[in-house]
This record gives sequence, C-alpha cells and structure tokens, in this order.
Amino acid sequence: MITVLIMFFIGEMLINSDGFNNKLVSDVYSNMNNDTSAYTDPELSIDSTMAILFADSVILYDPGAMGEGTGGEPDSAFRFPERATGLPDFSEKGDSSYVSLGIGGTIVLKFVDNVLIDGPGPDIKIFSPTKEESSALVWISEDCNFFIPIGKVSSSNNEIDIAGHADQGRVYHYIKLRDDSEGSEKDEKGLGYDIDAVSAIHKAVHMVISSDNLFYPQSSRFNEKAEKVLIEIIKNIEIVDPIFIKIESFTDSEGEANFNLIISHQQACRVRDYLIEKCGQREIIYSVTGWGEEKNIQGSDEKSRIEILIR
Ligand SMILES: [Ca+2]
Ligand SMILES: [Ca+2]
Repeated sequence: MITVLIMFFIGEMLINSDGFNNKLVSDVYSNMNNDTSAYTDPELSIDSTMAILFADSVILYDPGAMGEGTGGEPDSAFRFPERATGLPDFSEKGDSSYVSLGIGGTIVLKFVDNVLIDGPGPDIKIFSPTKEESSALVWISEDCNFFIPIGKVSSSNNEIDIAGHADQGRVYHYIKLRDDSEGSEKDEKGLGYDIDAVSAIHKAVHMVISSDNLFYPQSSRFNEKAEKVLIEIIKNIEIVDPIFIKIESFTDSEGEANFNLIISHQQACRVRDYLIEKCGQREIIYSVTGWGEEKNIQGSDEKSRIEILIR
C-alpha cells in the first residue's frame, strides 16, 4: 500500500534532452539514470501525510572542498544545509533547492516526527539533482552517537535498503551522508554529492510518552492529561494508516518488581483497547508488552514511559 502511494507520489516519468524540464515549476526529479521523473503537480500529489516522510532538521553540516575548476567563492549551495530538509523542491540546476556536500563533505539529518524502519524493499530515498556520477556513503543511527554504515547512494541509484544492517524492529532518527566523490574523474569539477531532500520510504512514527501524561501513579487508569496524548496518537494513526502498532510500557523501579510488571502490562493493554475502540474499522495488528522495570537502567535514564510504534 505504502509502495503504491510512493509510486504515485513520484509521479510520471519526465524526460527531455538535458534531463530537466524547467517549465514545470517545483517539479522534482527522482534519479539521474538518464531520465528524470518528476512530480507533475506537487499540490495534487504531495498531501500533508506525505510530508511526514522527509528529514526535518540539520544536526551537522561539514562541507568538503570544492572540486577543481570551480575556484573563487564557495557556491551558495554550501551555505544552506537546511535545503536538504522537508519536501523535495528542485526545479533547475543552480536554484536554491539543494545543498552540496563538497568533496568528502558530511551532513547529518534528523527525522523528527517520523522514524526510519526496515520495511519491505528500499527504506531510504535521496533526492539528488547531481548529474555527474557522484556518490555518497550512508549511515543511520538511533541516538546520533553510534552510526551504522548502510552502503552507498549515487546519481544512478538513489534508494537504499537498510535490511541486513539495521536491527529488526528498531527505529532510527538520524541519517548521515558523506560525499564519496573523491578521485572520481567525472566529478572532479563538481561539488560532490548534492542533496535536495531525504525521505524515509515507509511511514512510521515512534512516540515516547511519559506515563505521567497517560496514567494515574501505579495505575492503568487514564488520568486527566491522557486525552491530549490519545488525540495525538489517533492523529498519527490517521497519517500513517498503519498495519502494525507496537505498544510497550516501562516502569521505574519504585515498588515491587512483580507489581510493576503487572501494571505495565495493564497499561499497554489499556492503550491497545482504547485504540481498538477508536480504530476498530482498521485492520491493524497490535503487539503489547509490559516490561515492568526490566528494561530501565538505574539512574537518570530511569523513566516510566509508554512507547508506541505505528507503522
Ligand atoms: Ca528494507
Ligand atoms: Ca530541498
């Protein structure tokens, strides 16, 4: 279903002699495999639920050197890494829609309102206006500390599958791209890999909710703050249109371990029952786990919380 939507999202193939059709304002190309696919009308084909797929913020930008032959002042594309966030907006070469990594340059982006997951087939799509055969290495991370190498994207292959690298069931908020054009003959005059937008292919939202915002202390009864959170959960379900929802509850280590185990299970079930009541018409598989205090680390990280993965 998601794949079908993505295909629709990409729109029809659009080919002309220079690879770009400048007539269509805000058209966005897909890859540079001697053809250019575009969104013919972003207003129609990109709805608000699609926007969630794209990387939202810049964590780090460390541009590399410019290629030989460009000389002089740095290209303006070097100065605005936020161009790599949000929806793709490329229109023509040299416009203000993309950022150049520079030779060997690095960017780290964060998915704020969604997460990267390993779904069927490719999981990440990079929208790059790079025409030359430049490439970039890709890493993903859960915590922006430990990065897992995933592979390489290039102008002719802009999708990447995290299967085999990522842990099944884990969610990733960060992606790092490093230009790998150094030594590439074709890119010696370029600025390395260019990035317009970075997209997760599968819609997925991961919510971490403090138990205080849902339940009375040591209880599985919703408190007065719960309504606001539950509305937010339902809103995310509307956006993702999930086939699977994982609900996990974690307590701190106050009180008896066995009691915490039981309460956490009851809390997770309470959330599931509420969602079934509200989304009963949808075909969703629920997974419910109460971990008690088992998965909490003593110290500052210890926190009673509910985690919900909607995918
Ligand atoms: Ca995958
Ligand atoms: Ca852009």
